[in-house]
Amino acid sequence: MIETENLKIAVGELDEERVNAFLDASLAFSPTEEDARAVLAAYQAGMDIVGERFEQGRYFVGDLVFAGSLFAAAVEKLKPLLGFSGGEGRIGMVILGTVEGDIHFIGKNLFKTMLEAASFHVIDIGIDQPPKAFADAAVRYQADIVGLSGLLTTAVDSMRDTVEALKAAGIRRKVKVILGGSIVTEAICTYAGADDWSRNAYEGVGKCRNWMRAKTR
Ligand code: B12
Repeated sequence: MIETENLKIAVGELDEERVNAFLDASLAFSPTEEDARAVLAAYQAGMDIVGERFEQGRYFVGDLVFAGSLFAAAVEKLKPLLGFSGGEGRIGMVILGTVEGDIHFIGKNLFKTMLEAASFHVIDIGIDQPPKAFADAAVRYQADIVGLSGLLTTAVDSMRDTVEALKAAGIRRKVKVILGGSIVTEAICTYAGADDWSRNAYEGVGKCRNWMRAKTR
């Protein structure tokens, strides 16, 4: 297992040179999927430090942008390692997007990458998407699952409105809804009327796989 504490700190300090040196060193020794997930978890923990410093007024929006670019670059490099063993054919259709009012997409994209690696067909409708856009896409592509990403407190109501839009479109019973992003909790899941939630893309994929297994049984 790769030692990731220093990476977390380097990401938190936005020390690009140290971050890249760590990433390159991690990739140099035939890392496993587990290693790749550990590296991403350290990046995510580093992003939490960035977020805290932003709240404290020590970092600014430009720093958030930079942190985002560091993370996105790492995801690109680690993508090939994020496979899931035993890839079947297409196992389900997922509509994925970031809800209205929220433009964060790094976590959403990571979840998409992991879903695809697990053989899901994913239609990514993008960021800041109104409830109707999710409902229209779910009808059009006959979705099995709708994934809603959100990091802002204000995203919670957008998530609830999106579930309402699925109901209004008459497809709520046909689709499972999963919430993700750093704000989501069990209470928010209940409030929004979703089926499940996760703050971890890997775990979220596991939940989607379980739904598809139960469906085909
Ligand atoms: C980078 C960043 C930005 C970048 C985003 C770049 C991009 N292209 O996405 C930019 C600069 C654009 C940005 C803007 C803003 N941000 Co910002 N941002 C962050 C930061 C530092 C990291 C987010 C991130 O990418 N994390 C890494 C990813 C991998 O983590 P993740 O998104 O949580 O995803 C993981 C899981 O949640 C899960 N997941 C994600 N989506 C989904 C979906 C499903 C279905 C599932 C199952 C799983 C899943 O998978 C991922 C991997 O496990 C966070 C701090 C933090 N700790 O999150 C603040 C943070 C989210 N931002 C914040 C704020 C306030 C803002 C701004 C309002 C700042 C401003 N004044 O303009 C704007 C909002 C703009 C808007 N309308 O959305 C606050 C939100 C506070 C709140 N509770 O509302 C935070 C928490 C910082 C803070 N502590 O104050 N931000």
